[in-house]
Amino acid sequence: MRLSVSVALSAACVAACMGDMGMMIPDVIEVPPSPGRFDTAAAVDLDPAPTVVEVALEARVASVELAPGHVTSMWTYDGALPGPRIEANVGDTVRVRFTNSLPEATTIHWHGVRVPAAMDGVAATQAPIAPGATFTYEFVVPDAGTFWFHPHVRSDVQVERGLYGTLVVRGPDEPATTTDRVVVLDDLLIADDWSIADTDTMQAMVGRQGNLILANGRAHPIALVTPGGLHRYRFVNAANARYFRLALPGHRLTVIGTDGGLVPAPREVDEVLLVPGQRADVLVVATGAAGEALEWQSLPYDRGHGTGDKPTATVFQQRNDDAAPVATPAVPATLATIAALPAATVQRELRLAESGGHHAPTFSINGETFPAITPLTARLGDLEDWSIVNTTGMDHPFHLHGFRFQLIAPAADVAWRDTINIPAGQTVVFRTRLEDHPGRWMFHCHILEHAERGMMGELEVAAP
Ligand SMILES: [Cu+2]
Repeated sequence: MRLSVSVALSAACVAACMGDMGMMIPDVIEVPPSPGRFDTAAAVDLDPAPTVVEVALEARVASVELAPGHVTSMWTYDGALPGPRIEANVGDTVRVRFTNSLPEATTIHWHGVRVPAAMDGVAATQAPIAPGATFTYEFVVPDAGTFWFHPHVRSDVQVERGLYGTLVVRGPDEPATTTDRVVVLDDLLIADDWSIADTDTMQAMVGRQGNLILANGRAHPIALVTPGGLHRYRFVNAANARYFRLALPGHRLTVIGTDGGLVPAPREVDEVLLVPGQRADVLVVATGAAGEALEWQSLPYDRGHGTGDKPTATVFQQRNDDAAPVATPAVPATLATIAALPAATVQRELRLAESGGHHAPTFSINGETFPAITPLTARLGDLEDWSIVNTTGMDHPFHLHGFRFQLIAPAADVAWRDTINIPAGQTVVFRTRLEDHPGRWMFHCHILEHAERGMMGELEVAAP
């Protein structure tokens, strides 16, 4: 008898599953809100030049306290989870002197940053950096926005173990807010001794979804806000597979930015769906009196194969501090000037497919399973429409390296993105201009188990 994945999941994992080592793996781990550090640590700029940001960065094993009294051995940048927050202004040169002190080879990919191909940290352009070796990444940051970095070698394992950090690039017209903070979202699948659990073939097929939700590397941390203030959250989804459907009960959220920076005008919404790899820039006004607390939640989302039957999860607590309420800054009516891309001259169709079931899952794009692929070829400067056709029974977050895009269908949207959800059985069309950077670029599903099992391809962009 062949059980569907969802039936098998719910039958086997109602309360807890047994891991390979006989360890119990709880279905959901909830902890009380914990005070202490919330914000990520800013990287130290070692170069005195005002337009150069130079950072020393080391990947290494470290013990991380995910919740009070619970320590897990993680793979980290500089011993921290998340790794440091690199701060730059548009047009700056960012130089990262990287040392790999991990037990295996790695690279750094600068997710969403339009870097030269040689700096993109992928196998096509860079040999993995061996244990003990160093590499210097250097590039100019052309766009304002919230970006992040992570390995592009065995990313399903290396990102899950904690290798991610952020790069915040500010432009000249940032809105005035009371706070401006990065919130990196993640989930870990851990055993009852708080060690990281192994990945089984079911998780490889569905995408590894964790039982412990982290905001800035902590389970259920507290973000202090001043009542009346206008608070800016730069959300990053660094999870291997979890879709975060963010909501703050009783509050409207004002979205001011997507992957590639500010949008033309603020948008009021009740919730924000953030798929793996994506960023969202969100404003909220802190209502209520001193000491009042609200829980940011992730609402259930069905991305296929029974993922929708998980309960609402608590992400972090937003608590009013004891300061006197401040006057609420106004949200600007206009934020960024973005021109809609003109009509494309090249049309492509990419079909996402899965095969092998949950015993030996493999994934493909246009019938090819990475690394056995033939790169697509393109001409530098061309405008292209990409139709991403999802033939599978689950959603896939599609990410293109090197270039940003605008959505064309099912709904046109003038905003810059580099990662977009392709719902199960549906087609999404985006438009991109292949500008500035010739070379070989990757595109892939950002459910990292899918990417590492073949749902990746390459685009060779040649100067005409
Ligand atoms: Cu996928």
